[in-house]
Amino acid sequence: MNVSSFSVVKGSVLPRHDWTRDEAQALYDLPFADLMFQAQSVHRANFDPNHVETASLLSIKTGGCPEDCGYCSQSAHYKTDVKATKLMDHDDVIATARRAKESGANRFCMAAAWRNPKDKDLDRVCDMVSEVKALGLETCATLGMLTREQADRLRDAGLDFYNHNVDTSPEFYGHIITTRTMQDRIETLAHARESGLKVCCGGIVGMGEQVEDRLGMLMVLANLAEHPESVPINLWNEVKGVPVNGTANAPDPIEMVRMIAVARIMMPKSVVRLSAGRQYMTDEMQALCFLAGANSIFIGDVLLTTKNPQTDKDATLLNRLGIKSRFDEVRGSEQAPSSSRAV
Ligand code: SAM
Ligand code: DTB
Ligand code: SF4
Repeated sequence: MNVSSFSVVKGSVLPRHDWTRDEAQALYDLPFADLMFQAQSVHRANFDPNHVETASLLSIKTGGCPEDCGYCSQSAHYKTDVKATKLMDHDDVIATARRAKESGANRFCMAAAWRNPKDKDLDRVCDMVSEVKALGLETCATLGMLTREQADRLRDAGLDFYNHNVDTSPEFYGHIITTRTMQDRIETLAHARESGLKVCCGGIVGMGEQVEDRLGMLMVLANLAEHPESVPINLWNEVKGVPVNGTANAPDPIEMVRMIAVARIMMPKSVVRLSAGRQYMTDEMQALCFLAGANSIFIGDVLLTTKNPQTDKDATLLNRLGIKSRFDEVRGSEQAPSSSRAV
């Protein structure tokens, strides 16, 4: 099947929103070199192929969450090693954001283990957003479901992105979460959009889903009225005590690279983030994911409650690959130019 990632409307090239399962599968099944060539071509037409975004995450309110997401260490439904905490103090959040900026982050994402924020808590998060923004960082928050009014308040406080994931395919969704539906999530995404926030939306692989589910998830994202500006692809980070332990099935590295390439082709202008699960990936696998079109990572030694590669290791990897990032600004003099480095 000949699959075109663009439609031409009145002479201008636009991303498509009418992807079919067969087309997604046909891309996924291409010979590897052909898939990578298409993904690179789309990537180069839309982005600097040698640049990667560096985002930093902070769990501002950890654990005790009433949702039953079967992969998550923070759900109150499961006995995990995570201790529930209150919403962090404002000054501690700002100090962490400042350190993230100094370490090379260009975006700071504040995450809370809530089903949805209470208005009183949202006041405090809005204050955090405003001050993080004033540090010169892009701001992102992920606080659960939002009403339109709450989205407006976050926007007015200076929020750039709202992260809310669809997590998996519509067919597999009910195996993983029962306390909110995919439609609930789509509504929150619509509220964020209507408020003028940029949308960060993706999901997780390796929970027991089939390749068809991974592609089904990409179809949900790619067929939204507007593609999310940012698409995080998480590989499930193992957490003891949650149901996904019984079904987990990490994709083999080549399958993961294929999926990234398909995401890049289906959402040509979206930043694709190689998110959780990089702790399990070799440098070579990550290099292939960047080649397939991934152009963002989370930096910092922890994500929310699980491990991420050491920041020094990430800076070295990007430098070895000659990939530009904010690391160059904060570490410029420490690093030799990529061309002169010994292998
Ligand atoms: N509580 C909010 C919510 O779920 O909307 C925001 C935080 S939640 C931790 C953000 C996303 O992180 C989830 O939707 C899921 O896609 C991802 N995630 C959570 N736990 C994970 C894990 N163990 N491995 C990989 N991704 C995970
Ligand atoms: C996303 O898609 N991945 C991030 C961010 N959005 C909030 C979260 C990853 C969490 C990994 C599990 C943990 O550290 O608890
Ligand atoms: Fe709660 Fe978010 Fe974890 Fe689900 S993913 S249990 S909503 S913190």
